[in-house]
Amino acid sequence: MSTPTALRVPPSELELAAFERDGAIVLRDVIDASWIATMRQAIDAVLEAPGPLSREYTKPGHPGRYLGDFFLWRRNPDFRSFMADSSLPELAARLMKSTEVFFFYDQLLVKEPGTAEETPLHHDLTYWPLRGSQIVSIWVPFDPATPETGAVTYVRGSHRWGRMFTPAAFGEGAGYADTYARTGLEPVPDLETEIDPADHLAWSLEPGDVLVHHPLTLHFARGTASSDIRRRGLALRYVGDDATYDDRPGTFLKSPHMQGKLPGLGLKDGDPLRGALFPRVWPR
Ligand SMILES: O=C(O)CCC(=O)C(=O)O
Repeated sequence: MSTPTALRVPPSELELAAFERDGAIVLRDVIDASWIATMRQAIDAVLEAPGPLSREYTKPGHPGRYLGDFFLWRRNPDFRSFMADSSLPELAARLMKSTEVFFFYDQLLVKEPGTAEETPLHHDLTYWPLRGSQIVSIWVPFDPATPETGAVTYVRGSHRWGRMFTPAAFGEGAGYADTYARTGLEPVPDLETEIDPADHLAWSLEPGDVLVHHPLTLHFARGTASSDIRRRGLALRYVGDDATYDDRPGTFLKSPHMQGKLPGLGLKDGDPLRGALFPRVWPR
């Protein structure tokens, strides 16, 4: 599909206020069924042949499968079209109150039924070589999901704590943990003992719904150990007018696993996040 899809219903003032206050919101019925069908097939093709940046987060011998893959838009026309031609660039512009929107990257996170591995508690900005206030993630489910079966759960208001936590490596190996230790930040709180469950913010989702989160909102996701439903999720990261490149140590693009697999950024510290790797997607 490549005909651009307009946003049917812009986020309301109430939804925008909730996003600012809580750091995450759900928006219902944002993605057309035809996109869902196209992307389900595209995702299943990636699962058959993951790319060079992919990671299997399930431990060898463990049941299920938890796969992560990144920058899929660069090698798959359906992912490229989805991030650029769906209603999401316009949605991102409205959420960030930005004139222009640039695509940072896409991240596929699939948990097959019976996967025990959880997505650890983390927030995103400390993984990223970014500064700015206009940064948003949109998490798109391609299967029904509840918080118990892997829908992302947020910690309400944690984007306003004024704290920055060391990124948590999703899987073992590939040098991410060593890279992240270089951020020199405080450890992420323990989910079970330091986060009040009353602060969990979560929704049950149907395909077509999306979750939206601020880059400093803490979040996690349960495994699918007790589920017979797949959990195919795609996170799309968009940035706006004020986002700039931050060359500090410890960000994910500096991990050994990423080296040589993406074109050079050609950016200096403080440059606006632009260039072939970060295309402008709004206005179209
Ligand atoms: O899909 C998941 O389990 C986690 C998603 C996530 O961490 C994100 O979208 O930033």
